[in-house]
Parts: sequence; structure tokens; C-alpha cells
Amino acid sequence: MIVRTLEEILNTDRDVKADNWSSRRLLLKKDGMGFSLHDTIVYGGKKTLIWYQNHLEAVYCLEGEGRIETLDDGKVYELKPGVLYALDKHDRHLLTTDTDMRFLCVFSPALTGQEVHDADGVYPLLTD
Ligand code: 9YT
Repeated sequence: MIVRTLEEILNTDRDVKADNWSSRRLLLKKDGMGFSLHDTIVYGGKKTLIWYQNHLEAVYCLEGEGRIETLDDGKVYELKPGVLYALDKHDRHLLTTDTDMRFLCVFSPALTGQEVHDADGVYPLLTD
């Protein structure tokens, strides 16, 4: 069994920081669960273009206020604690944060660890 705390992974290689966010990767591919699980902070007042062409992601909002717009159809969804969105169609989207936001994120296939978005908001499909 794996037991791990957020506190023990802070400022380790599981704590991946980008310009707009900090992703604390509690479970990764090497943990063998078939998905990765992240406790992610997206900083307030940011717009982030995201397009996970190689992954499915489910995102559950724990804290903060913001919205996502799906760019193929221009639909806007307000985000606040208790809202889940699942990118079941690899939806290209724009995440706008009014405040710091905290999310629980699940990726399939699992991230290997160090992925950050490229210029199109894509994570590469990495292998160990
Ligand atoms: C909500 C979201 O997608 N933020 C970007 C970071 C990503 N979810 C991650 O790697 O934790």
C-alpha cells in the first residue's frame, strides 16, 4: 500500500512548478495505479491555454473561483468548490482564475512526473 502526504512531497521532484501553476503529484506512473493524481494550485488572475491531446483529465475544484471555456464551441463553465469537469473529448480549453484555485486532478494515462505544458498547452506522452 502507498501512503503519502502532501507535506512530504512539497519541494521534491513531485512538486512541479510552471508559470501559472504548481502541481503536487501524489501519484505518478511509477506508482503503478494506471492514473496520476495531483493536488494542483493555479495562481489567481491567470489565463492558461490547455489541450491534453495525449491524456484524459478529470478536475475537481476544491478552492477558489474561475471558469473554463471550451474553445471549439465557446461554452463557458463557472468553477467553484464542488465542481468537476472531465475532458473526455481532449477538449482544448482556456482556464481563467479570478483567485488562487486548488484542484484535485486525475490523468490517464498517468504522467511520468516532470511534464509541463508546451506552447499549445499540451503535455507530451512520456515513457519512463
Ligand atoms: C487544472 C489544470 O489542468 N491545471 C494545469 C496543471 C495540471 N492539471 C497538472 O499537471 O496538475
